[in-house]
Amino acid sequence: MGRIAIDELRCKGCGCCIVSCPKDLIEVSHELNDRGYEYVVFNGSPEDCSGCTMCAVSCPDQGIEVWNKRGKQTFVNTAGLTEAMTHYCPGCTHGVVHRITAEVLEELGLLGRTVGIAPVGCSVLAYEYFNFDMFEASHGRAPAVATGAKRARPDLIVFTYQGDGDLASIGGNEILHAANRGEKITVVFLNNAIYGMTGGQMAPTTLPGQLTSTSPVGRNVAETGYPIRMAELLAVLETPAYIARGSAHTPKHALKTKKMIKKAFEYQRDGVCFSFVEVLSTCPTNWGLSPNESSDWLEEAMMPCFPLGVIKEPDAGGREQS
Ligand SMILES: Cc1ncc(C[n+]2csc(CCOP(=O)(O)OP(=O)(O)O)c2C)c(N)n1
Repeated sequence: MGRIAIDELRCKGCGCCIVSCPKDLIEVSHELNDRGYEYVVFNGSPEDCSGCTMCAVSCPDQGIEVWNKRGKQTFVNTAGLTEAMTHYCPGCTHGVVHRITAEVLEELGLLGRTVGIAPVGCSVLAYEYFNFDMFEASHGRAPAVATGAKRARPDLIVFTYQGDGDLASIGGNEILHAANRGEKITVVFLNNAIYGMTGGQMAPTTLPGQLTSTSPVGRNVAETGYPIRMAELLAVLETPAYIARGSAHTPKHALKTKKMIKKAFEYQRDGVCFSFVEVLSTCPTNWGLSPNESSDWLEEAMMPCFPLGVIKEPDAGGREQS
């Protein structure tokens, strides 16, 4: 038996919780909240709800609390996040990736000595949302800023949070060399196959045939090449040792990705290696799809191109750095 509380004001009506509830207990209210979003409501009784938490895990806006037999499961005020409401579009999974990253740092007891480097892109304001020290880097330069911070203070836990335009395009050179030098930093790389912030232009990760504002009839690989698989590209370098790719589009995938991010930070904490986790993410606004359709598109179109899993690990042949 469980119970959930939906924060009406935080809700952007994306409906991620509606499709995540195994018992169909959440529905659209058809009322607008003070921010102009049609929020969702719980439409069941405690007997119906098992308290599985899938709704809360899928919520990109930290808007759902769950009570179950283990007590209150709070996803709203994770100590690693501020209480600020994010500016992300409804259904964008940047918020999910923020939360799982923050939860990992909290669970590992690292919040007090973590420094994050925010990118340029939709997550440019990540410093408003993460509740620890943050730097803002210029476009693509987060790995260089992280290198400086980590070399100056090896006792700190330093990570970059970057989108695919930031990391794979303008910052392609930065990430390649930071990885190859084996900087003992962690990189959380959000791949939504498009430039989100600037209006949906083609990114290096855009799929063949994908419509974007700069490829209105679809990405033509004869002219622009194929999508770059950053995780695989970095994995062929000898030095980087932990490289994985997860996704954030369903609660099940978000929980698996959280384990990868945890591994990545553990390797940094233990001084083992450069660690990199790519996370496939939805961009409903620029894909021109509803949040639900975006989740399906990610699964059907993105996942075959960007397969999920651990690509390289120190124990499995990746090189530990001394
Ligand atoms: C030096 C420089 N070049 C270009 C830009 C414009 N710009 C800002 S964000 C962005 C794209 C970011 O896309 P991505 O990294 O994929 O992140 P998303 O917004 O999709 O999360 C671009 C090109 C800039 N701010 N600075």
